[in-house]
Amino acid sequence: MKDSFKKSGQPPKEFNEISLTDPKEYAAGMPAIISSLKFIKNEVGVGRGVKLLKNMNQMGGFDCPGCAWPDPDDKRALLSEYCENGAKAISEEYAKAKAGPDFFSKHTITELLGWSDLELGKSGRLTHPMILNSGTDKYEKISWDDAFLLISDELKSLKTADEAVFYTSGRTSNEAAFLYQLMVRKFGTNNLPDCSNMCHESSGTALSETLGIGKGSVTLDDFNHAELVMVIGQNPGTNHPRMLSALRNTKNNGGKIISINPLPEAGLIAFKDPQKPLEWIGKGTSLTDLYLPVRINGDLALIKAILFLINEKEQNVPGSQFDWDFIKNQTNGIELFLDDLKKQNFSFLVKESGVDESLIRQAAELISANTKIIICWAMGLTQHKNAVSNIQELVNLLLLKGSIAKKGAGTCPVRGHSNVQGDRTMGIWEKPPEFLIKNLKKTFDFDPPTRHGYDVVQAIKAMHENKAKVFIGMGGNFISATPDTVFTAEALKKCKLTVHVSTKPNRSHLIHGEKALILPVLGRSEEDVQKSGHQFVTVENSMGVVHSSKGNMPPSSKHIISEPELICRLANVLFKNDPIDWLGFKDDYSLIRDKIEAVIPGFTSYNKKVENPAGFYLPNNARSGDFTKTATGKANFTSHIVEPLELSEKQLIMMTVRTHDQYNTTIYGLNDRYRGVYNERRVIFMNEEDMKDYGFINLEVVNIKSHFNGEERIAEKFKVVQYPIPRKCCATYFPETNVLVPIGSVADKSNTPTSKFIKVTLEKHPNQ
Ligand SMILES: Nc1nc2c(c(=O)[nH]1)N[C@H]1C(S)=C(S)[C@@H](COP(=O)(O)OP(=O)(O)OC[C@H]3O[C@@H](n4cnc5c(=O)[nH]c(N)nc54)[C@H](O)[C@@H]3O)O[C@H]1N2
Ligand SMILES: Nc1nc2c(c(=O)[nH]1)N[C@H]1C(S)=C(S)[C@@H](COP(=O)(O)OP(=O)(O)OC[C@H]3O[C@@H](n4cnc5c(=O)[nH]c(N)nc54)[C@H](O)[C@@H]3O)O[C@H]1N2
Ligand SMILES: [Mo]
Repeated sequence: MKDSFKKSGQPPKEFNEISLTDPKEYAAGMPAIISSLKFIKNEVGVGRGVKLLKNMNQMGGFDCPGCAWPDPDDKRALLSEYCENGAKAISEEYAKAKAGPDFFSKHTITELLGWSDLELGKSGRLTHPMILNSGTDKYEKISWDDAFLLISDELKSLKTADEAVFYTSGRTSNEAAFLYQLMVRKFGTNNLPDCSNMCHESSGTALSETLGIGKGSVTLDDFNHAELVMVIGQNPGTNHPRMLSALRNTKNNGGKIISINPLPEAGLIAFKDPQKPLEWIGKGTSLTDLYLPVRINGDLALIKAILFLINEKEQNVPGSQFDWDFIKNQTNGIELFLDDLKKQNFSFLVKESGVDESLIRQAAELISANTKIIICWAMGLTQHKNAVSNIQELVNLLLLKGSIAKKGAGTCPVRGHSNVQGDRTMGIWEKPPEFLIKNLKKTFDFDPPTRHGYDVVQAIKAMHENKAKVFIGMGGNFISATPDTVFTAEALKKCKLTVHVSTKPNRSHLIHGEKALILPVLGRSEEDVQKSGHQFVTVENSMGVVHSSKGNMPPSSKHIISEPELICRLANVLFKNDPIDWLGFKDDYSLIRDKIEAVIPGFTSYNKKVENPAGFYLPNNARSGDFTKTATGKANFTSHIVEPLELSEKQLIMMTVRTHDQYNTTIYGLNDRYRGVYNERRVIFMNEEDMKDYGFINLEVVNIKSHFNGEERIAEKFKVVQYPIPRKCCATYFPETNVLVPIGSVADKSNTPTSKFIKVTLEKHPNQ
């Protein structure tokens, strides 16, 4: 058993005492408050918990380390702008428990591999830098200086800089991200894969080609003016709970909501605002007006079917549907697009979408009656082979209706990590844009590398082929977040050195190279004091607002340092006598912001502007209706082919989703309250008819096998849960089933792993 842990690095497969209830029909309300309080009390304690929440998402306070949903520009809720899952995120970050040198001397790596992700995380905050020397099975204490020297020596011993990989997760501040990419490029590589590669890369690619900017166009205020909001492939009740207030505002102002999702997620049905006690009783605000239970990856067919119907109306009464002024002045490619649309076979599209024709007709009616339309989406659209097409088809819809660059309308890719968008703005990208190279050269007087680096999937393959030998992770949990766990574990284990800059123990610390380092850093909520005083950092939310974030809690340990300090001290060892004054940056973060201003467009008077506690908006050409940045100089219509779904008789399509009790690979608890699953994560949601076909009963224990290009992968021991999910579709939780996501199964153009589309077959587990 231990050997198989060692091989794949997977968590144990023992079951807990599962219990099930019906799925919930509203999100938030009293249960959310009770759940927040429970986490705060258990993890941080009440006194410190109150201090934490009072400052979270407040002007002058710190930014919630959870999701990237924006805060209101002006008025903020009196007690706090937080949600249940924000409270969990902060309790997890500022946990009382500590995983210091004692912890690591008590537990060998072999032993820790047998712990669940929940247990690993609950062991507490890391307090000291730790090293794993070659051939040993325990982490030991190391000084910061020795750790920097070791990394520097290993990096310098590589044949080329491209043999090192520098990963970033999306919590890293603008300041740390900017310094990190500067250090990496100065070292000589663009190997800067990041969590975006597995997340909204498809959105960035799709939007850049069609609208000339890889970010969304709407602001929070647009939700107050929208006539129609479409929420597609997203579960806001769990992953962006503060978004529910924006959707409620849309409804209160007379707007309508269409949601498109294989699962009837509670957060999309109704909402009881936890900040408004009067809403706790009663039914709450009902949100969705029209729910389309699309089959997994049926969205392209569905949107095309809707557009087909709207185009028919337009043909019958020209000018009744499309915004021809906008189309003629601002767009390119309408003729080809309409030619292609007319040729579509409507019944084929309906069949492929998996949605009843009558519902599709209702959706077309709602869309055709409105012009102020916002489309929101997340991982349900981006983690498919045709992800870029999915998103570009939505852009087609907005362009036809002239629903962009006007109040109450536009694109809203809902970002994941709280600064994932800012990290990209700062240059965390394996494909650096030309201006970045030019400005870095001008500002810092060196020749940055221009050839593209590895993204996440390419980095894993490079490590597997021994082309990359040092892995450094600025945050994140690489082994658990990435696809094909067994393959990725083999890749990491071939490295000479693996380094993780982290706040808490995670599985990536256990799947290591010949040598390994864990470097503990401050979280968002903690005070960061440097020579020039108490520092703040800056972050960018999902809508392009940049603002400050200042921790106010005493650091969890006096041996942990900030991410900017870590990078500066490492760079200072790596580049001896460097003309860049790295230690100066560490002493005063405003000097980093001056350099950001010099290199990155949109940051004029950066230090001045972030004095405004609400922050400032970055320029956004799609918001202002300037599409000259695309290849054609106009907003582009695009045509996409709907591939028929091909499944063999027993096959199902599996999507991997988040429970209500996790932040990506950080497991807060074992419940998925809204879906009615308690105390167990190893479950597979199935349609009743598919269960009958397979001869399964509820809670049957099964093995899941995935199929890709003749390859098979297996994940053992999951309990079947009957659920309202379309036929031939099933769902499991990430990261337990990442072992089934083939490394070769990626989205066209964006190279994002297809974590929402895995062909599987099931079998009863033999020993039950
Ligand atoms: N509390 C909490 N907050 C988080 C996170 C977290 O783990 N916990 N993660 C953060 C991060 S990094 C991200 S990227 C976001 C993720 O936010 P989401 O994208 O909401 O996260 P997922 O759980 O992956 O949910 C995807 C949703 O898409 C649906 N879906 C799956 N496949 C399809 C499809 O083919 N078509 C359609 N229409 N729908 C589909 C699923 O049923 C599910 O409702 O949340 C961020 N916020
Ligand atoms: N199957 C499947 N796989 C997926 C997905 C999916 O939907 N399905 N989603 C993908 C998506 S959208 C994403 S974004 C990735 C997420 O991939 P990652 O970003 O790599 O994973 P996280 O779980 O967010 O990282 C958690 C770790 O970050 C560290 N950490 C937390 N806060 C801080 C901090 O302030 N500083 C530092 N240095 N470290 C910190 C902690 O040690 C914690 O263990 O996973 C992807 N993988
Ligand atoms: Mo994400």
